[in-house]
Amino acid sequence: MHLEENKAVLTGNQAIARGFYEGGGLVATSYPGSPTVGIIETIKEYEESVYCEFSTNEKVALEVAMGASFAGVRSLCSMKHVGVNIAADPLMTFTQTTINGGFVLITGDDPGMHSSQNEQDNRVFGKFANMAILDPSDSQEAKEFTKKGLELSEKHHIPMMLRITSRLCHSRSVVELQERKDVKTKPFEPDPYKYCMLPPYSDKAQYFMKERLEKLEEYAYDTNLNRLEEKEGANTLIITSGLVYEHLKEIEANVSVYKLGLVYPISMKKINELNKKYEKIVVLEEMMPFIENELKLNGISCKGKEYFSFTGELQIEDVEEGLVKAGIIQERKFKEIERKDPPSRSPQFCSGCPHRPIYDILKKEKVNVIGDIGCYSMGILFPFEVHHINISMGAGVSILKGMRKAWDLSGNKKPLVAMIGDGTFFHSGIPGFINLLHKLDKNANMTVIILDNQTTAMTGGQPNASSDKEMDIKINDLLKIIGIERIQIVNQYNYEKAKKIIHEEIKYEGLSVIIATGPCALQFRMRHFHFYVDPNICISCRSCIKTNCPPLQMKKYEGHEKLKSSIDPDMCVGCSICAQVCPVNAIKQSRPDSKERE
Ligand SMILES: Cc1ncc(C[n+]2csc(CCOP(=O)(O)OP(=O)(O)O)c2C)c(N)n1
Ligand code: SF4
Ligand code: SF4
Ligand code: SF4
Repeated sequence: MHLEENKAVLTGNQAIARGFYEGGGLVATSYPGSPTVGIIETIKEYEESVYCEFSTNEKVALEVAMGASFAGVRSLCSMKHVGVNIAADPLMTFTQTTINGGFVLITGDDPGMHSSQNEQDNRVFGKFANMAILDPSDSQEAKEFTKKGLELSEKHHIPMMLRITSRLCHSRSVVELQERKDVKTKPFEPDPYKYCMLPPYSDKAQYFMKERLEKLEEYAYDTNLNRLEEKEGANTLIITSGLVYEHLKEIEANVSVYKLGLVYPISMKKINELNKKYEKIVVLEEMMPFIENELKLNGISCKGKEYFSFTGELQIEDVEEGLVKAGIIQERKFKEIERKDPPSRSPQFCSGCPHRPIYDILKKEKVNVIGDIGCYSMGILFPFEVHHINISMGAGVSILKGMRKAWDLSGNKKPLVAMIGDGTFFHSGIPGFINLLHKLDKNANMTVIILDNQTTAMTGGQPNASSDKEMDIKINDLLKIIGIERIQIVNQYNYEKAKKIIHEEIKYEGLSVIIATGPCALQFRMRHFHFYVDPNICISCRSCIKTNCPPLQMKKYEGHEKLKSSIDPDMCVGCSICAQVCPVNAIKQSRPDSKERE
């Protein structure tokens, strides 16, 4: 963080962390996921005053933060948009309670799915859960709205949602810093109407939720969380929120703008007043027509998604194009910016990634594989194309059970494999493993491969229950306690052994689990002496190339007619997999390694 005279240039994530700190927050929880990982990473810097943790999953994270709020302190829980699905069960009931210590749920939405499996507009979730929703448009607002969210939550006894999008999470702007405010812990006074959500107590809570949203709608009328910027002579009003507001400002159209910071509830009194003043209302928002629908539900005639895409990020050019369609501007300032699609480059496993040999082996096995979420989701992509189904965290093992039952009942005995990472195993995989044993047909051919790379790699390498030194829970021990009998452990850098075990277990008619135990090459900075190709031995079979390790490529050597394989020594981390798949031993290590690979 860059600090200067009480100002700093912060990302949206850092600003939220700062807002929590300044706002007297005491307990912050999260489960890692892009784009919100940076919030807890930054809160760690305030650990002297604030407790924070990456919890086992989003549901647990929310429950810990809920506990802190019940206890009377200010708490925050952050997660990526799909994390809210995992936390939905406690969330939908928590929102019925009377909030004691201020509580803010941060949801990191991902328009355009830069690092997500779906595009989900959680403003809809916030409304569904009867929460009030804040939507900042820069880092300053991200900080201020976090503080304000804690205050409003306490004052109106309502859980607040702060919705932020990927670009804002990661982009930087100047933020004014303030001192931390000391907030006294509020007493916890048992009251079933407030905290025990079962009828008759929860019946009353329905009226309470309605009342507090009505009060917030009154508050929304003139709160400075919303900003009305009127232009003389303008006959069009654009209602907007979030980052797209900044694009609109840059375009400098001749319109008045009502920028919402509090996007739910919206003051209909205010909107009705504005509706009388303006000939036309246009809504500019990313993803779903949330504000547009709110207005239409209340009888306000407006247009939005007719002009702006319902999916993906809205870039400045998209906003400008929409304004042209809406007849608001005629000239395009940004039309000269030619948006060339970047050359398509699929993501791929890092040099030396432990997942690579497993996928190389599975491709050769030509078996149906159900994937899961993690770096290994790249098993969907070329050149492996091994995963045939990939849905959400922890889903693979349960889908395996369903497919197996269905196929067995229809007489199809083809083997099935499910993949899961160690991070996902602890997040939501364990119930699926327990469920495998429920009404288990001993002959049902199911193979699960657990890719234990000792970290939650895809989200930046957070430890999980097996790699966190304080917890050190062994996956193997846990599976045995559950009652899974056939477990094989293999180091995937030993290619032949891994291949043999995978082949045997796929054939085995029953339930078997393989734990593959190579550490993440990036996180643990794998660096052995690099390998090289002897072109005089290479027969150009491309077996090494098919492993798709980035340093490998076919090239022309002097004195050789055919292209031969080569290895970029700067990129090679010396995992040895290419050498192990070479049928003629053309790949050798530059210097022998002292470490033996078992
Ligand atoms: C519900 C949900 N929460 C968080 C994420 C973000 N996320 C993507 S992959 C992943 C975990 C990956 O860890 P692991 O299973 O160990 O696989 P690795 O990346 O290490 O190969 C997480 C937390 C998500 N996609 N869905
Ligand atoms: S970060 Fe680790 S697990 Fe992910 S692709 Fe790279 S080496 Fe593999
Ligand atoms: S040894 Fe081969 S497979 Fe391993 S990192 Fe180097 S080039 Fe890649
Ligand atoms: S696997 Fe061996 S023989 Fe085949 S292309 Fe690679 S280096 Fe050459």
